[in-house]
Amino acid sequence: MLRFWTAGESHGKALVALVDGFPAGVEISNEPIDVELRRRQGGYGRGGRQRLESDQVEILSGLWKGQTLGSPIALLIPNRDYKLERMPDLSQPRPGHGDLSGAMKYLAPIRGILERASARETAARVAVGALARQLLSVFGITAFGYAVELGPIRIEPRAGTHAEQKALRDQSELFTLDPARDEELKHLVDVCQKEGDTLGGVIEARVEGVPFGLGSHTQWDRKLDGLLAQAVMSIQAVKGVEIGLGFEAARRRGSQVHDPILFDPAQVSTPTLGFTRPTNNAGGLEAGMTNAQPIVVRAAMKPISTLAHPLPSVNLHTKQPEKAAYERSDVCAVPAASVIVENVVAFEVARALVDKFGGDSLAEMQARWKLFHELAREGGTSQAD
Ligand code: EPS
Repeated sequence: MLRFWTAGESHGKALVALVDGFPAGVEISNEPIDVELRRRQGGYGRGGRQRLESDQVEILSGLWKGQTLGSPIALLIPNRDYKLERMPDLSQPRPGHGDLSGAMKYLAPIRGILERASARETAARVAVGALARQLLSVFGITAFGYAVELGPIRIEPRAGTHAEQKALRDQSELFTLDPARDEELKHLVDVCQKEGDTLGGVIEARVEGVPFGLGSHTQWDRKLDGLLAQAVMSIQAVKGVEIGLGFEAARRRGSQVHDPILFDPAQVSTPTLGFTRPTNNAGGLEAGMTNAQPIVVRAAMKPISTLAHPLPSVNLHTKQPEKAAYERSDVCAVPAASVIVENVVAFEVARALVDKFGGDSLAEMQARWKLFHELAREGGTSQAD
C-alpha cells in the first residue's frame, strides 16, 4: 500500500514527508519535484513569504543510484523563514483559520495551531505527488491542473492539444488556460489587495492515460471518487470538490448526463481497449472505478482567511470583542492551489495504480499491467457464458 505522512510547521525548521510502499526500481530525479515546488510558490497574488523561500527537495532515503529500493522515501524541504521559537502567540483568532477550533481542541496557544494548519504544508504534499508522478509516467499517465474561476470571473479553458494547453497555462500568471485574460484577473487581485481583502477560486485537474479499473465498487472506502474527494478536500482552504459534471449533473436529466458507450476497433491497443465515450460527464469514474477516460476533478478554494482589514473576533483571554489578528499573508493563492490539486490527485491515482497492479517492484507492476490488458482485451466477461 502506497501512503504518506507529512510533518513540519510553517516557520519551523523544515517540512518533511515520509512515503511508504513505493515500488522498487523506479528512476527518480529531484528536478521534476523542484519544478513543481517552484510552480507552487508562484502565481499572481502571493505575499512576501514566497520571496523568502526557494523550495527544493532533498531525498534522504529510499534511493540507490537514482532508483527506488522499495523502502521508505523521506523527503526534506527546509524553511528559510525558520523563526518559530521567536514568534509571539496570537490572542484574537482569525475567522476561517483553524485558530479558534484548534486552540479549544488542543487547549493550546493559537501559534501552535496556525503553524501546522498553514498551507505551507502543501509544499510537502506537492513533493510527494511529484515523486509519485515519476511512477505514473512509466505507464503514460499524466496529471494537469489549472485555474478555471477567480472570485466571480470564469475563465473558459481554450481548446488545444495537451502540449498547447500546457504552454497556455505556463504563460498565464494566474495558471489559467487563457493568458489573454490575465490583466482582468490581475486587476481583480489588485483591487482586493487594496481593500485588505482576499480572493478564492475554482481549480480543475485532469489525469490522462488512466487504465480501466483503478478503485473498486466493492467497498465504500475503495471507491476512487471517494478517495479523491477526501484527498482534495483536505487541501487547506478547499470547501468543495466535484468530479466530472459534479453539481451540474443534479440539474440535468439522465439522458443529458450519462456518457454513451461506443466501440472503435482502431483503439483496442490503448488503455480504453477500444471503448470510446463521446462525452466524459462522469469525469472518468463510474461506480468508484476508472473507465479509462480522463479523470476530471474540480476544487473550490475559499478566499484566504487572514485579512489585512480583519473581521470581528474575540480576545481569548479577556473575552472582549477585538479585531482578528493580522499577519503577513497572500491575497490570492488560487494559482498555487492548482499545482497542489494537480499533485494531490496524481498521488491518489498512483496509490490506486499500486493497489491494482502492485507488487514490490516496477517490473512486477509492468508485467501485471500487460497481463491485465491482454485478459481484458480478450473479453474479461467470458465467465458469464
Ligand atoms: C499561510 C500564510 C503565509 C503564506 C503561507 C500560508 O505565510 P507567512 O505567514 O509566513 O507569510 O505565505 O504559505 C506558504 C508559506 C507557502 O509556502 O505556501 C497560512 O497562514 O496558511
